[in-house]
Amino acid sequence: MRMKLASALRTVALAAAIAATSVIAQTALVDGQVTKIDATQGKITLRHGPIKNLDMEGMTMVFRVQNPALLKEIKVGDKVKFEADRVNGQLTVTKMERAK
Ligand SMILES: [Cu+2]
Repeated sequence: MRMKLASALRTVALAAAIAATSVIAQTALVDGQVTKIDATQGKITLRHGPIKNLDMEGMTMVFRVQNPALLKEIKVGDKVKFEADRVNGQLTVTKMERAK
């Protein structure tokens, strides 16, 4: 009986570990806070956390915004979640939403 329980617990622990890993893999969204918006240039300044896909530590920097309409939905001071990538050599926000 005791052996069976230990084995069941191991199975549960393993399943939990796998679930946690896949959650991390899916979360490409980066935490950021808007410090400046330049709608005419289609640019945004973000204080951001680490961006894994760009191999970047947290910092404050300017991004081009792929879809400038995104800039109408946010304001300076807002906390956001975003994705960024290199598009034609420019660091570009490809997706952004206000953090809940
Ligand atoms: Cu950066």
